[in-house]
Amino acid sequence: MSSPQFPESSPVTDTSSRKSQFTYRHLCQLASFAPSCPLRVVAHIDLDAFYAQCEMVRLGIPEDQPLAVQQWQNLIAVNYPARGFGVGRHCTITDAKKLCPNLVAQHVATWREGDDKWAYREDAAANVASDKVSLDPYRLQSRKILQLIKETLPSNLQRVEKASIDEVFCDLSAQVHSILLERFPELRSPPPHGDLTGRLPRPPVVALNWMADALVDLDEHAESQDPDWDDVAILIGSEIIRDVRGQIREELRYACSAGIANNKLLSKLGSAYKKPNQQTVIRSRAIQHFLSDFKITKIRNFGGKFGDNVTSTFGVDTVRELLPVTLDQMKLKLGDDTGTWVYNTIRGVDHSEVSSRTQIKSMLSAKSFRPAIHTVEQATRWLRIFAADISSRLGEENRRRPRTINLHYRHDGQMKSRQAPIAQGKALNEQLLFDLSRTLLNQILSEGNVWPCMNLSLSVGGFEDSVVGNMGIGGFLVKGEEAQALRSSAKDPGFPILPGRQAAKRRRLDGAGEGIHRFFIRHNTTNDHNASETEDNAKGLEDLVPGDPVTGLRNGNEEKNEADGASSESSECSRCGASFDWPQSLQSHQDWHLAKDLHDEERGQSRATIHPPASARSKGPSGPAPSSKRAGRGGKMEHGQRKLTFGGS
Ligand code: TTP
Ligand code: CA
Ligand code: CA
Repeated sequence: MSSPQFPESSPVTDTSSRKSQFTYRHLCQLASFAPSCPLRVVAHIDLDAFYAQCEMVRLGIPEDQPLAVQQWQNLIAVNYPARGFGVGRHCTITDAKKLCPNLVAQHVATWREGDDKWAYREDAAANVASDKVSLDPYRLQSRKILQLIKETLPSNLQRVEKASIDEVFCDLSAQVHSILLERFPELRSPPPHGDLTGRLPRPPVVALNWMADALVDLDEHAESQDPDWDDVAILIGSEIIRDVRGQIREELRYACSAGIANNKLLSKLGSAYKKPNQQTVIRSRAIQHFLSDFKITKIRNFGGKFGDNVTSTFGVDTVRELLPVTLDQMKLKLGDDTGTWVYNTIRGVDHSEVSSRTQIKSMLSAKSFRPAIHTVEQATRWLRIFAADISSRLGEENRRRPRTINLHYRHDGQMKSRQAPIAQGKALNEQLLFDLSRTLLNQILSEGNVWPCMNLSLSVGGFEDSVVGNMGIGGFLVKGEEAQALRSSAKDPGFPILPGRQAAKRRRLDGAGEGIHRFFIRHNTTNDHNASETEDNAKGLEDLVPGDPVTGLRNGNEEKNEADGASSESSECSRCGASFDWPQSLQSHQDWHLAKDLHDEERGQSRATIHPPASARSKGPSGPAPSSKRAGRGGKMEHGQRKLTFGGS
């Protein structure tokens, strides 16, 4: 007898309740990595205390030995045993030793004038003026790990994106799809009547074995629901990642943590959720529960002023508090696009793709001078080091060859640059790079005053496309000071910023017309800067970013603070309030902010193509270079664009 309370309840309804909520179309989408597929499985892998682990592996140090990696007087990585003593990244070396007398503090390798190779040096910490940090050892390990991940996953079903020196995203969808079909033959049959919108049969009700995964609790209303295919898919993803992590541990002796979810936003939050050496699974039915407790400003793209605006507009702090705000209210306060985007993001919706395009587009070697340098001799010595640095990294790029070389310098508060083509046909070695850089320096000197010079950087760009696929992965990192150079370059009013596509076109044209590029180009007058070069430089910046979520759309406030910070004498970071005993520590910390900004900016841009909040765009996606006004305070950048600020702003 049917219940009078539920007259519509019928055998038909019963049948449909045995159906999955997912359709045959969703299953197809899974095979093709469709970013909007609700069954999608994305993992984020992040190495634990990465530089510290590199040093431990290199030196054969036992796992329980507290160790920190030192850069001048700062700690840039602290292993977990040392963290147990309260040692953290912002400790001075002296404080750290007080907290943990047994601490091993290993200084990073450095380049030193006169040497043609970086080395680990006993006296590096005392030689900040003559040495330049080399992160080559960590890049090398990073590459090995990435390579192993790629070897562990089936070559035809993988999509792996290097997100920073110690992070990768893996879109596991296609592999999960193939395992699903293997394990559940019922999924192999075509949809009844060829109807892709038909619902899949439900998965057999078996207890899912999550092994040692950290499972984020389910949303309250979802606890009683039986598992559906999204749970099974993510479980398979989790098995895959457990295997990958096991391989990394076994073969290379590195521990890492991972997050597994249905998109990048959530998987990245997941990998930081439980550390070290753990993996966290965020099932779709747990997303709300997982996100609710996060502060809004910790969510990707909600950093800086944008996040502040959102929190102050609605008088809220956490995601939980923002959830009751309706879509209409959001649109009303933030505009249609931004409102919709915020509404979705705090609900864990993120359709950004995992992109396996990892080839670098440029390389940059830089040094900030405090105090400034004043002579050609000093500058030339640094050019030697830059040439050696870039040349050694170029060696890892297989047959790819850059077409242009740039010398950037900072004088009188402004970053400027000159560019020259790199003639093809000649062996591209350290000497050629050095000679070209000296020619550029002479050009600059003949045109005006350079001294005192606060920053000097050499970059090569416009790489020819490779014929060897993804061989060049991972050979790139922008250091804090390099990031500063880039950031400053972006501020140079002489650098027009082209939207990505135009820049790409220009790059092709530049290549084609190389024969007539006989003369050195004055960037700040010829408007010929290749914007995509700086964008690509921002890749790998997360190397300098702490484990907190990628945040990001840039804003005027950050820009200002950053400018303040660069010239600040105080020992407090004007952006986050962290205080430092050493000016070098503050500088390095501020470099980190810069690096993070650059990275976030790039991330924000690539995301903006998918979810463009209106306020994040100063103009249409293919509009021309923004003027300082259009991209000014509070304005956000377009895809492929970099914000410009002028003068002392
Ligand atoms: P993170 O992944 O942020 O941190 P981590 O790997 O040291 O520790 P966790 O276990 O929390 O992930 O950074 C990766 C490496 O980047 C780090 O080992 C050192 C470098 N780094 C800096 O050089 N400066 C910085 O300010 C930060 C945050 C990182
Ligand atoms: Ca890490
Ligand atoms: Ca990281």
